[in-house]
Amino acid sequence: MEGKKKIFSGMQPSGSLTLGNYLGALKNWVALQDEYDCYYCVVDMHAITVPKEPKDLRKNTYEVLANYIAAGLDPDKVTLFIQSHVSAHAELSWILNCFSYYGELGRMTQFKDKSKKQDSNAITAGLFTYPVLMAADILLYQADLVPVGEDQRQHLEITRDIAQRFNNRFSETFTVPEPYISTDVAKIMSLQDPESKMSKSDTNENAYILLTDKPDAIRRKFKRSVTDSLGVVNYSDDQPGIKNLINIYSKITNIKPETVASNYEGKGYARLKEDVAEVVVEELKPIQERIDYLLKNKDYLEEVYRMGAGKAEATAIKTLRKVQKKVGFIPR
Ligand code: ATP
Ligand code: LTN
Repeated sequence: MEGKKKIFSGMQPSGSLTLGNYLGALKNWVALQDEYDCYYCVVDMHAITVPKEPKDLRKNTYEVLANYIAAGLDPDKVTLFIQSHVSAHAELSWILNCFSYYGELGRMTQFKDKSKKQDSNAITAGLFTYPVLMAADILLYQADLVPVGEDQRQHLEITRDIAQRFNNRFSETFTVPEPYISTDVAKIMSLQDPESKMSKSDTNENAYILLTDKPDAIRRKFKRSVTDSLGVVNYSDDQPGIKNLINIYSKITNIKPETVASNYEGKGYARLKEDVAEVVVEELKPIQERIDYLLKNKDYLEEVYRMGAGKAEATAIKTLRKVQKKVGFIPR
């Protein structure tokens, strides 16, 4: 591991993972695992920033971990762990809260979007300071790169600002991380509203494809996907629904979006929808088999997350101790 650059990333167990999580982030994680020293986390502490049933959180946490492994992450190569198992995340987060400003947090678009969806009396302080916990996640591991989807770019910027502010106030403490966002298709959109991203916490289940959706459900959801009334397949911002279907097809087959569009010239939307559904079904088939197997082997998953927490903690504690010393805390 010595000498390899470090990567940190995470996903919330706010539901089962979607095709957006997979194509926008998880596939990149797998591609990077040989070249980098990777820490991949299930961020359960982030998931409770909005109301969550304890039994759902437990179930989703196992599922997300199983999804990581099933998608191709190798627990012997990367560190896979659960955020709440390494208490340094909470501890650093508090300190960084004291170096983050109300104004900058209020400008976060994810906070604005998510708080709009909540009753105004139910917007928690945790939802507001969510990006600070994310900064703590990343900075604890001195990560060089953070592979995420486009929607997380602003959170990476605030992480960089917090790191630089701390380094300037004290001395070099944190590596200032770079986002790693695939430039081709960084955002998979909702199948029901192609202007907003596909999200696992959407209330309409037709809006997303879960990695665990059965072939029939996948076909049905694509068939019902919202497009437009133009009736001509083009790869254009004026046709966001069609563009999204082409992007999904392109991401899976590695065929350029423009080529996909010209292959469907004059063929109609129904055919495109059917074919996209088929490539998705095929791509997910082996992953689903592995997910089923892993979820029946909880002992194995427990072994993976325990080993991961041990490795993660050993790295995290070094940064935490340094930070505590710099701010003036007396060691016990
Ligand atoms: P939630 O709906 O609960 O906010 P989410 O589906 O947005 O969750 P996260 O756990 O917040 O998922 O994100 C995990 C990773 O997946 C992040 O790197 C994020 O950028 C990426 N991601 C999520 N949705 C998409 C999408 N539709 N397209 C591309 N990448 C995505
Ligand atoms: N906010 C992220 C999830 C997340 C994360 C992280 C991603 C929490 N901590 C650290 C990268 C690095 C999201 O995807 N919504």
